[in-house]
Amino acid sequence: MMRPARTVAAIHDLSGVGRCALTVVLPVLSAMGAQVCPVPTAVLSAHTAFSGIAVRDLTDFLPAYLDHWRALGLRFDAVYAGYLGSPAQVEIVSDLLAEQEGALKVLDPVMGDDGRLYSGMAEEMPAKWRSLCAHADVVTPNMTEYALLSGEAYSLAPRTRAQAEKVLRNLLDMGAKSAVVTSLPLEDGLANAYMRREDGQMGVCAFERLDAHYPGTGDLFASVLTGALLRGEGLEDAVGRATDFTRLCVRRSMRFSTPVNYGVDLEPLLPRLWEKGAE
Ligand code: PXL
Repeated sequence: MMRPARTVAAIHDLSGVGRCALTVVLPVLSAMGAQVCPVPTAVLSAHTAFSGIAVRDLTDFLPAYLDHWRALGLRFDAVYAGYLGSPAQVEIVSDLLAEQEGALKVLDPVMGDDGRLYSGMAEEMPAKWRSLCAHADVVTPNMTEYALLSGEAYSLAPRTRAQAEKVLRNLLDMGAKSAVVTSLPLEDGLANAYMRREDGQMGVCAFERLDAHYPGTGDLFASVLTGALLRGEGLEDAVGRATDFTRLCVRRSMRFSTPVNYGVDLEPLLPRLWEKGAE
């Protein structure tokens, strides 16, 4: 049956160079058939792994931006939040989530990687994100963000199955309905692991360890996941699709000598997201 495109309010930054945040979210979700309405939290000349960047925080601009949307009476099929530039933005997002009752809420607590907060990220953000996660249908932290949210020490030591289940249960205890932890080290390798509160069963989507680390792959994963869930796929299939597409982009990028800071070479692969989506 023909239906209009699903709509996603995507709350993330606009980094001009480096393929992360909105420059990944927009093409990916569009290729999956959704209309993306961006809520830019900050404008950066390039993401924060580059040095010498120009940054403009948009916290003061967001209330007027969203008030206009309120005046339009917009209802979204999904609200997807990633990079938030200040503690005050968490309150702004929290209000939007409360208003968009019927929307799928995907919250990616973008705060850091490799055991450290991203440059410029405020120290209060982990506590703020922890309370925001209570409103999520799905949260998608990496291992650094899991440590920041849970207060546990950051560790990439391989987890037993029981330890991995505990990681996911800790996230569900923050209030989310489902949790996906990306690049979780298990005894037999890396996996994106997930659990729904509904059944408490852990699912594991294993993937090969690749010898390259590109910024923006967490944003890519969460975008494909959101697009798949919006198309009606279950969590297991959505995690599988997001894992496969992200690995495909990383493997393709590794064939080129482009520095990793420029992100994964995803554009030529976007048609693969479309193929399954056209109705
Ligand atoms: O990909 C996560 C991300 C998002 N936004 C900004 C970043 C990063 C990672 O470095 O710097 C601004």
